[in-house]
Amino acid sequence: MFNLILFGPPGSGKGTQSENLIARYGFRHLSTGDLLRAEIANKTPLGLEAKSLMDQGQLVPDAVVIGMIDAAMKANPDVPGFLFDGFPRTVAQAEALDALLEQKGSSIGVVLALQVPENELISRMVNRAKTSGRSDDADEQVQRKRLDVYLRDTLPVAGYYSQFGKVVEIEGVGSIDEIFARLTAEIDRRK
Ligand code: B4P
Repeated sequence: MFNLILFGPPGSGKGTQSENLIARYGFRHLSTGDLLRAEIANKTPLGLEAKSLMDQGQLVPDAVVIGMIDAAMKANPDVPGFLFDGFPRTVAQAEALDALLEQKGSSIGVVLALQVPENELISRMVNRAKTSGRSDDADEQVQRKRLDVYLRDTLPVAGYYSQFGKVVEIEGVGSIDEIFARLTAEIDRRK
């Protein structure tokens, strides 16, 4: 089993690249953003709680997302590996993920960290807002809040995995195909 984390700030292209990586390698895609948006679409109590936080650019509580990931992993016992997209977003989530993988006798193979400058991130989110229908994309104040939360709560996750030598920085500016080639080169070297 080979598991990887696609890491990066909001709008760095994690969701975009995940789709292509799944098509190439057959990983099971676990995106906490997608799982939360499905809860919102189904108007579940969890979705209602998540929506108000997401619309403010805040993170959803650790216990909620860890519970979702735990359930999704248990529902997929026989996969060649998981691609975690947008998760973990806090060090507490990273520690919980390591514990869940350890129960399966597995671990994270690599953390691929997309590097994209802030002005490019804002411009991508502004563009995505035109078609995504995502209420958390619509407002530049919210986008800036998401970037602040990323720097404060999520960037330390890269530090956490760095201590185990698992983080590889990937230049995240360029065409989607160019970035995909950079990602696959790193995966192929390790698989
Ligand atoms: P996510 O759904 O994870 O979304 P994201 O970080 O905004 O975007 P991503 O990096 O996937 O960018 P994309 O490919 O779309 O999170 C949404 C919210 O959910 C969070 O703010 C939080 O509230 C909550 N949440 C999720 N997970 C959580 C967790 N674990 N804990 C707590 N809360 C959690 O790309 C962006 C745009 O750029 C797209 O329009 C795309 O077309 C474009 N693009 C992509 N690659 C490009 C390229 N190479 N050049 C130009 N444009 C490009």
